[in-house]
Amino acid sequence: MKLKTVRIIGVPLDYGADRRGVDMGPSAIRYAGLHEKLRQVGHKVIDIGNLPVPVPESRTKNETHLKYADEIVKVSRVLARAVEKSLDEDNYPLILGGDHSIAIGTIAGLLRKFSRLGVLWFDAHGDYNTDQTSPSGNVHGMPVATAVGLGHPALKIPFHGHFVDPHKIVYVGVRTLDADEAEALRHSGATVFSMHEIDRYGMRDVMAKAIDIVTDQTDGVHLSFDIDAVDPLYAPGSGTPYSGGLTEREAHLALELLAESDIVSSMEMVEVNPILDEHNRTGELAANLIASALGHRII
Ligand code: Z70
Ligand code: MN
Ligand code: MN
Ligand code: MN
Repeated sequence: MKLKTVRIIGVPLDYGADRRGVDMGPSAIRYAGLHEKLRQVGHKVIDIGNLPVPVPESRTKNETHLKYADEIVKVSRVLARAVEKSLDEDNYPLILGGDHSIAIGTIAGLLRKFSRLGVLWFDAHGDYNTDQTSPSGNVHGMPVATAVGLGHPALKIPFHGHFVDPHKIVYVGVRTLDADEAEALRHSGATVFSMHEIDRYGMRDVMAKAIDIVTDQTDGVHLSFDIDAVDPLYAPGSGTPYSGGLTEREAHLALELLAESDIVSSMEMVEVNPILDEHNRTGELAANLIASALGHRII
């Protein structure tokens, strides 16, 4: 793989989820030796630290519809600028979450440089709810719908009117969708490789198809990895564990194949929850998966 200058941006935000703890994700992933792993591959690593995110306890508002939308949008706008700046300097943005609502800021920033962005979305969930379909009101269930231009106008502010073409989105590892979310996703144009397709065709063939789709008439590819894509057996430190997920090796293989193809231009790793983890096992898995995606090989 072509060596890169990887620019790490930590986003300790957990406004998008119901449970506290993912705000410590960036520390857990760094503590697992991320920098050394990436430098070992030969990449240059810059770490800008964490973006400022006030703690949820500092406010009293308690809405049920679109929880913490103001705070999420505020952080998203700062994150979008940080991502845009990384690309201006020819760096490879590596964003550490935080919950998956941070993808709003990441993708908004990417769209300022890539007008035809492909997106690989590894997740147990679809994250394709809007404020209209969401049963929870949690924004971490809405970033993909937001990125294609659906949902509440407030969440779309960071996008400046530029959105992702849903036909350039590929999901891997999905195994639970809300009813209205599934209906919307079915008609969206996005490709969903659920656990069924992975069982049936194997990760190797799924990734070959995924790579074809996200590189067809695109000028950049973003990899958004929700650690709950991996089975809770291997990733116990995630807020919404759901069984029947990717094995540790399937996840590595997928990312190793991406490294081999060298098509990915930015990455985010989200939803690592150290409070629920066992001795930072999930933080270490996240760091190792990032290393795989960035070309780490045993020999
Ligand atoms: C559900 C919702 C979700 C992550 C849970 C769950 C969404 N579809 N995403 N955990 N990472 O509330 O919208
Ligand atoms: Mn997610
Ligand atoms: Mn434009
Ligand atoms: Mn998820």
